[in-house]
Amino acid sequence: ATRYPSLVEAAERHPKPADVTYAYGTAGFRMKANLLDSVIFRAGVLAALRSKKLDGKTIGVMITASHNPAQDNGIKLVDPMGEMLEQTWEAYASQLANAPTIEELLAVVDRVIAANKIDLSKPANVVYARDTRPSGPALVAALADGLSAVQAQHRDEGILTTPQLHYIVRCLNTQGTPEAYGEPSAAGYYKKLADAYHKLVNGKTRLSPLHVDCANGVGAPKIREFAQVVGEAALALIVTNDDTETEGSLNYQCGADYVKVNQHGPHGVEMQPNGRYASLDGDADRLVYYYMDNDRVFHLLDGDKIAGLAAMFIKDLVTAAGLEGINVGTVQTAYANGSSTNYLTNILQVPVSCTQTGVKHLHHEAEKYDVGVYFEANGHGTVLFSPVVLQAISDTVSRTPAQALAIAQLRALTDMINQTVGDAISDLLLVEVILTHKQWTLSQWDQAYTDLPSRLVRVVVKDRNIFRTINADRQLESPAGMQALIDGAVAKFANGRSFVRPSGTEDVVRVYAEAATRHECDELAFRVAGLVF
Ligand code: 16G
Ligand code: ZN
Repeated sequence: ATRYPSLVEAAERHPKPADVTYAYGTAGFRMKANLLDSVIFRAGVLAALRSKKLDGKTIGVMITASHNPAQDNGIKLVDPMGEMLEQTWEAYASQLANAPTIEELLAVVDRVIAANKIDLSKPANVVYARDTRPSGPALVAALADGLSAVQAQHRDEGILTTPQLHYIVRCLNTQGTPEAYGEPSAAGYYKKLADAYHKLVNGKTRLSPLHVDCANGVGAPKIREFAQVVGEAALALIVTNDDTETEGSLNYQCGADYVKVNQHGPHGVEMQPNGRYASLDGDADRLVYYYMDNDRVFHLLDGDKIAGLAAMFIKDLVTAAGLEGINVGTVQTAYANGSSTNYLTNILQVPVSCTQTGVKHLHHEAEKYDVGVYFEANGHGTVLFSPVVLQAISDTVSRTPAQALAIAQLRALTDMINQTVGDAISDLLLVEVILTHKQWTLSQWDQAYTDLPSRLVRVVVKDRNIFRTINADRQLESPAGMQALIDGAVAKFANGRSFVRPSGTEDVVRVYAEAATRHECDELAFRVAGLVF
């Protein structure tokens, strides 16, 4: 204890509640905000150690609970290139959070230092931001306390979207290098995206206005700031569900998750036939589009549809640019609609990989392609361009004006698409660019393929930890024998598919089912849920 006197003293101000067990899950720690003080204080200590381990590179910390209700909050750490915290360190985060006493907290700190041979004399640099939740300021104070306790240099970036913080972290760590990513500020982010967007839509007829439901979250003020920079002549946005003040309004009956799960428009938006609509989630890293046809039937264009649109456009552009040998691939999870996988594989003829749920898994798989398009069905995703492609774009000498244009457009895409993490604002621009090029309505985009009816069911079970998946979440290895029963149920339905996995964010098991008709799909979901229960 004598080794870290200021840590001991500060840790006493942030005691761990005795009866809570914490887990750094799919997307960091996430729970009721009133349980997070000690967790966030300790995450600050870990962020500082991570920075020291990486020679003082800047680590990011985001305080948000994304699409969860307003009373929740959470925290996740961002590695130097703007990617999610390396997985081995997630375990340290959980161990630190769960240390019952200060003595044991110090023991965990010592273990992390020893296991990683951390040189404590190295500097530590950390930047952090939060979303609009009312619990944010107090949690930021706890974080700052943890960082100060171990003498880290730290800076509060205020209120940002999650992807903006990822962007800033990458900018800070690449400044002055050949990989420089941009100006490390929200203003720099807006300028980079707007400049690229202008290049891509230059000379094309602007589309009708897009109504953007911001889930009453941080996306609202941020997309407004962006709209100012990009200008209405280039992009007409109508911002809705922008109430970040009223308590409890965040994500309530609105936002990307609500729209995706319920398959209807958000409250607070009066949908008109053939109008254009999109929803962000509470920290603006997810995006879905939707519209209502002339019969007032609702149609969702989810992450799978965005992936299909993006893969189609980019594949054509790569061909037009004459970049032979560059492969465009896609990454999905088991939740991708079977029709979308079929479309990518058989119509677009691009490779499709399937990974476990959670952005970090898709991101790493996408890095294996020259151009990797990854989206979860829930609207979280982006497009990664490998160093090989960036090199090819800058090296290729174009022989025709058409080729030169395609190369210039690809280059602009690499600037416009957030390379660190899925970003709703950046993804929205990508969709708008493609629709502008094609002069497509949302209904025309929707014609690519027809989703199979699908159903997602939450099942509360006694112990979700007995459910263990293999084969990218598509099969259960435990409990023994259950997969055979699921297979038996699936075999009875045309185009049937179903899988079961434990949630990484809630204490439930999720059952997914799809089949040829709505009725059969519901029947299949019901039967499989019955097996799990
Ligand atoms: C988290 C993940 C999201 C995933 C979801 C699954 C990140 C940043 N977010 O929100 O990608 O789809 O968890 O939730 O990785 P579940 O495990 O409760 O089904
Ligand atoms: Zn989110």
